[in-house]
Amino acid sequence: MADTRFETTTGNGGETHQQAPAKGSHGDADAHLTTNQGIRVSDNQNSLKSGERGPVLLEDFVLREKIFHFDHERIPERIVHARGSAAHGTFEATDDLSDICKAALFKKGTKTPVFTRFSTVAGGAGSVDTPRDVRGFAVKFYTTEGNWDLVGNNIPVFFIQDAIKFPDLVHSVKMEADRAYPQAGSAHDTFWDWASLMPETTHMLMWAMSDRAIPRSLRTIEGFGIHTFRMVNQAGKSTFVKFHWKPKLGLQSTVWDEALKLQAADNDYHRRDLYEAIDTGAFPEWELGIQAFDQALADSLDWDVLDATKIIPEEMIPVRIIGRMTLDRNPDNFFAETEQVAYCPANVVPGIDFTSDPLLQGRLFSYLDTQKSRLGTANFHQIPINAPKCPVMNFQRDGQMQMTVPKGRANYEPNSLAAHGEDGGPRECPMTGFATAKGRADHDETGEKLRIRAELFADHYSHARLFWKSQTDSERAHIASSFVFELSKVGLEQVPARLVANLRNVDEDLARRVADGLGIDLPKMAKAAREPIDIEPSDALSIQKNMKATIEGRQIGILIADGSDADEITTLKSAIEKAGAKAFVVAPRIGGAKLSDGKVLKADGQLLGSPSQIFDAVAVILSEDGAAVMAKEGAAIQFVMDAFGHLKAIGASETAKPLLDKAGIEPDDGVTGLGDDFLKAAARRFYDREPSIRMLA
Ligand code: HDE
Repeated sequence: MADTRFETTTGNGGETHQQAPAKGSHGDADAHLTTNQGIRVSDNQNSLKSGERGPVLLEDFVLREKIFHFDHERIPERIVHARGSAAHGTFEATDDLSDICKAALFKKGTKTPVFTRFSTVAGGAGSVDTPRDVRGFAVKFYTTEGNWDLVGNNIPVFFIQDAIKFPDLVHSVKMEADRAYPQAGSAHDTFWDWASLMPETTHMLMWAMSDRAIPRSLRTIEGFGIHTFRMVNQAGKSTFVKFHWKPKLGLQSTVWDEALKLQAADNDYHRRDLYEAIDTGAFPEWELGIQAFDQALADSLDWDVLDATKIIPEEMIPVRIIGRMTLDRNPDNFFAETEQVAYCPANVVPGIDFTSDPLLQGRLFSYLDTQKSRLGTANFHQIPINAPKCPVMNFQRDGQMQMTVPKGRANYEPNSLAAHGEDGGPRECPMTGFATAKGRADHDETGEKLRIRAELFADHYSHARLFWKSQTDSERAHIASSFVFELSKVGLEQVPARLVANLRNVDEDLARRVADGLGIDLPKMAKAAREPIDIEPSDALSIQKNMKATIEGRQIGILIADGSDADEITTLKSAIEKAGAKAFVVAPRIGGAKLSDGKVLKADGQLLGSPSQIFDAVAVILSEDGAAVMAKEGAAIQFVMDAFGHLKAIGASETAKPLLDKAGIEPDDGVTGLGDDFLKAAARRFYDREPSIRMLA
């Protein structure tokens, strides 16, 4: 008989557990359905009754167990970052980092398994993928020396400087307490009320109002560790570092109208994209880099490196690439892996250490604490997705859902049992164990107890100004317009002016544009707690300056109908696939369209369910008759109109032009035929088209 169990190690000395039937065992002749006690189930369709039409008997333990387990399937969702998607992969160290870090995972050539979860912040687990929001970027490295969790975001700064404000931030941005809306997103009273009272949020608000917060896919976002961390080398020397993830496909974002429409088109847009990319072998990849610097450099800056609302421009300290992460395996089970994974910034390995950043310090407590209430037991580290892939040996014992079976009498340390022939258990490792970094403390050495922040934390505007100055004109228009959009949703009269008063410290033009867009008078400038300084602009902060002109990894929609030219379709499809992109055929009927050669080509998606916002570029291949029919079809007109409005390339066959005319499209560089010029155009967005089609602030 086949063994239908699968084994998992807890990492705790390699004990194994009997779990659910192995994947793929369904349908095996020998795969018997059992209860959780291993009793074979003879009938899974009918409960046990007294007589044919009689009441169900309490005695039916098969029914009771099944319903009981079902009743308890849900666990509390994460307080923030509840909606997420994740994948397995590998991190490979590509540079020799021994000069600054002794961690084994950074030894050149070392491969470390990872599990990476991306998330939105404000929405619940069932909310949409494309609201305006920060994206979480959390990586668990299962190293040979224990788990290291780099729990970051796709924006390199944060809203607040001190963890004590986190509950207020989160309460204000999540759905409002009495009415329970909006479900995801910041465009509502309480968030802007709070943020406008909190000038330290200004830099982060600039990022959150930029296109960084409406990414095209999870594969095209950057990731940042945000805080200044430390690396420690073999000699005990400590270096400050900031972590950066850089996507292989470059940065890509949507435009706001597109993001809104994506919420209707596909709630799972990012989740689906990640899953399908991995499923089809287009493995997402990022480079990991660090900005490394010493105490002297930290001291020379005009801002504090412990302040998580500040960055260090890459032009000032270049990012040194130290490794590559490839995500190549989807989870087998969403709950067991993506939902139960428990990240914690306090999980570090020897060679990586913290700084006194007050935001980071608060996080070191929060994550461990929240996992206990979310996963229900202090033994959550034994869940397979959380378990280290190296031995775990200590004298921590018992607790709910204890999965290991420790042997012997030694459950305390020190002990002398070994000296008497018994197993005394593990010992401390003074030479190789984690030891907090030595050297000059980066905090106030007087040790006086104070509820204050260091002086330079009072500068709330310089970096917001740096960000603004580093953007293209089109990006600035998007930022100003997002402020207008969000504040237009605010009903509290006092709030918009208060926010604009803060923005005057960032840039007068920005403040004026937002005030004009809202139709309010320019308020008096808010008094800055510390006079802002000017910092050289940084190209690295712009998305548009960091896009890659490639169609690799993108999805191109091809609209066809009965009579479309078969050769044109075949040629275009193969050119798209050759370039590493995906061709997706859209037709009025899912069964497909009868092409010029008399054959039927099956569609990948039906027109109504496949609007152009799910594509990076679109092609329209229609016969004369087909174009006449499509010009009367609202969804087809919308298809090209939206593609144009979302600044995408449109390739059209000569005979498809009437549809474009009907949609009011005035051809520009992004409207092409079906040849190479289309593939070239499809590799970019046409931001310069925007002023002619939409009023921006
Ligand atoms: Fe988090 N954060 N956070 N956060 N955070 C959580 O932990 C918290 C902060 C981040 O995919 C929670 O397991 C505090 C910054 C990510 O599972 C919770 C503070 C950054 C994720 C928590 C912060 C993050 C979380 C909720 C202020 C970027 C999702 C559930 C001091 C560097 C991880 C959970 C995943 C999740 C607390 C600020 C990133 C409550 C107290 C800054 C990516 O523990």
